[in-house]
Order: sequence, then structure tokens, then C-alpha cells
Amino acid sequence: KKISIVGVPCDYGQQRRGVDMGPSAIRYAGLQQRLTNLGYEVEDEGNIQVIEGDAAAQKDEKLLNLEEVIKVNTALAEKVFNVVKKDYIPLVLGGDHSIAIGTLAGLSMKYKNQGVIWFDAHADLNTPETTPSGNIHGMPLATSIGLGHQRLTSILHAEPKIKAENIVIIGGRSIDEGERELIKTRGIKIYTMHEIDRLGMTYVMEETLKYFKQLQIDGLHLSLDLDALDPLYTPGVGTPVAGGITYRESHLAMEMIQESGLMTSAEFVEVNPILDERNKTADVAVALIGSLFGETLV
Ligand code: DIR
Ligand code: MN
Ligand code: MN
Ligand code: MN
Repeated sequence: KKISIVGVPCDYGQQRRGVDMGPSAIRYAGLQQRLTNLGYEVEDEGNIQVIEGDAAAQKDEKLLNLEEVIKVNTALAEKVFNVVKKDYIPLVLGGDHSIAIGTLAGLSMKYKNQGVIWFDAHADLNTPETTPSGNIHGMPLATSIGLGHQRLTSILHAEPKIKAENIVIIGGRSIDEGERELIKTRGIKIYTMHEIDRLGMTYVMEETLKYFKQLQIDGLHLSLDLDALDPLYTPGVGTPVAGGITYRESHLAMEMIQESGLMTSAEFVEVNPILDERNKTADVAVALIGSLFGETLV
């Protein structure tokens, strides 16, 4: 029962400043105490260094801040690999969602058949060809299955970091045309808000976890974008979308992931303190992390 916290103060994957302060906001919401209370040995690795680039050198409007995003994700991938090598559970704090590129690259060095739960209002399956924004935080899942800019898909090694069929997206409600196409052609599993409304979160999580057991995954990563929740609960995100997952539903999902015993790593991203209300979104992140790591009501 050992957890390593890795902060990634990166805001280069999108265009709203402030998400680089996410790791501090989550730490100040009492993260470490929450985990030690559960009996974990917790090590805080501090933050990955995020190097500012030459703004004038940025020319590709389909891949904004590409050089910075490559640098931070390469450093993060190496760090995550080191954490899993010494048998700690990586808990990565964003930063914008582009950092999942590095997290998944690092994890792929140990887990050859890892499953990924992508808790998000978005599918993050854009490529430089399909992106409506040029924001790399809309591309990490596509990148991790090997699609997109070669320098992003080849961090640590040239192989895809995950298989398309090992992905389950939960909470989707803002999906772009190119992403829809990929979901269909690659057979990516998604439970949109429609399915969550119709089937209930209990059923959705039961199906998801059953699916991963069938796949005989050797590791399960949870990548949680705080915009998966309704902005009522997590207003401090860069791209809020109405009609999201509730506070209770998201806790239930975390508790069911814990109960499954499958989870081997997690990341919490897109907390932007500038857009937040009294650190509400970071507080929710820490409460969810508590449930994910085994807090129960009694
Ligand atoms: C949109 C927004 N699909 C894009 N993506 C976001 O820019 O690619 N992902 N916000 O979290
Ligand atoms: Mn996302
Ligand atoms: Mn999102
Ligand atoms: Mn986002």
C-alpha cells in the first residue's frame, strides 16, 4: 500500500491559463493526509518541471505548444516508469489532460495489456487532422493508441501505449465528428450521459469492470477529467459542459473501481483554480481520490 504523488503543472495543452496551479490546489485540499489516514505510505515526488518555450517558434496551429507538451510528457513518462518500477501506485495530478500522454507512456513500460477508464465529458480522441481547436488536451487518447504527431506517439517507445479496445470512456457528452468516427471504426467503448441516465451508474460500472476482467488486463488506469462531473460540482475546469455526472454518481464509480481490486494507477486533471470557486473543484478531486483509494462511509 504505497502511493507516489506526481504533480504536473502544465497548461500547454489548452489555452486557458491557471490549470498549471491544479497540483497545488489539490495538495492544499488535504490530499496527503487523506491518503495516510487510509493507511497508505505516501511519497510526494513534487512537480515535473514544465519548461516555457519560445512563443514565437510556435507555428503549427493544429498542435499548439507542441515542443512544451513533448518535453513535459517525456519527463513525466520517465517519472511514472520509475514510480511503477519501485512498486508504488502512481497518482498523477494535472495540469491539463495532455499529460495523460506521458502517464500512459510511462505505465506502458510495465503494463502490456492495460485497461483505461477515461472519465470525461470529452473523448480526447482528436488528431492534428480532426482537431477543432489545436489543443493537445483534446488528443491524448488518440495519441496513446498511436494516432497523431509522430513525436507525441513515440514518447519512450514507438509502440501504441494502449489498445483501442482496452478503453472505456464514461461521461461523454461533447464528442467531435472525427472522434465519433474513431469510436466507431476502432470499437472504442463509451458510456455517454445517455447510457448513464438510462442504465444508472451502478450498471455502467458493473459492465465496465466485467469487461476489463474479460480482457484479462494486467493493470487499470483511471484518467479522470474533472469536467466529467456536472459544472455544478466542479466549476473550476477550462471546458465545462452542462448535464454531467453527479457528485454521488462519481463517488459510486470510484468506490466500485476500488472494490474491483483492478486499479493500479490514477490521474486527476483539468483543475483550474482561477476558474474555481473557493477551491471547490480541488476539494471534489480529493474527495473522489479518497473514495478511489478505499474510504467508506462507515
Ligand atoms: C475539444 C475539447 N474536443 C477539442 N476537448 C476537451 O478541443 O479537441 N477535452 N476539452 O478535455
Ligand atoms: Mn479530457
Ligand atoms: Mn474534458
Ligand atoms: Mn479538458
